[in-house]
Amino acid sequence: MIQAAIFDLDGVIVDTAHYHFIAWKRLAKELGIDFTEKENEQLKGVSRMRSLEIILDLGNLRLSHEEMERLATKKNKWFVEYINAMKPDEIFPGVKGLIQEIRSNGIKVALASSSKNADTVLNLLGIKDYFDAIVDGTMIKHSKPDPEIFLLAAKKVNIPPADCLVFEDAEAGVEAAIAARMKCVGVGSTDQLGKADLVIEKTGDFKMEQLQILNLKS
Ligand code: B16
Ligand code: MG
Repeated sequence: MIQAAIFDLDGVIVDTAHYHFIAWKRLAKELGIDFTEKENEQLKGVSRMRSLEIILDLGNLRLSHEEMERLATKKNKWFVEYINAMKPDEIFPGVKGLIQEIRSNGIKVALASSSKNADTVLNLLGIKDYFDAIVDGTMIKHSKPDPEIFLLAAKKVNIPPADCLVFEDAEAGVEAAIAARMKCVGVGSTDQLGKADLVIEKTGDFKMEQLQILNLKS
């Protein structure tokens, strides 16, 4: 029985994924690397440093650790500038209502985001108190597809992993949920998220009846 819902942030609750993309694209351009939206899919859910490694690989560039730190900090500065202009109404339609409905059914709700900026984003959207527990990139050693983040979220809400349902927009996130032995709703396209138990186009499309159907799946 599903007793906890664990939400990813970027791409599931709000489109910060777009701000990550334009900040990385700006950096890639400076480095003379062509970086497309298709390639950006690989960056979703993974850590800041891993994202930079993927971009450098695309351009066959090898840089020192110090230089990589400098570039990652630069990208983050741009990203923070972009998100600081964000308004609370940028939260995806239906998400607040869905979280409230889930909680009113006695199901715990946790946030599990690889982002070290998750706290800032939640404050900007004014939704911090919608969650029983919050886990972000500052609290974990291994980012998605490692299951650490989801296992920690389950622990924080005191629910066994097998009774947790993850909402994820990234392939790495779906893989992390599977590795944590949790059920998973993919938010996006079946092409990328086909391994999830259910794929919906938008988070707000999820219906409580689908939770009952997921409960029946082994
Ligand atoms: P930051 P999520 C992830 O957040 C993003 O999807 C991913 O693109 C980003 O690289 C990662 O956070 C780290 O973000 O640079 O802000 O620490 O999807 O797990 O909510
Ligand atoms: Mg995401």
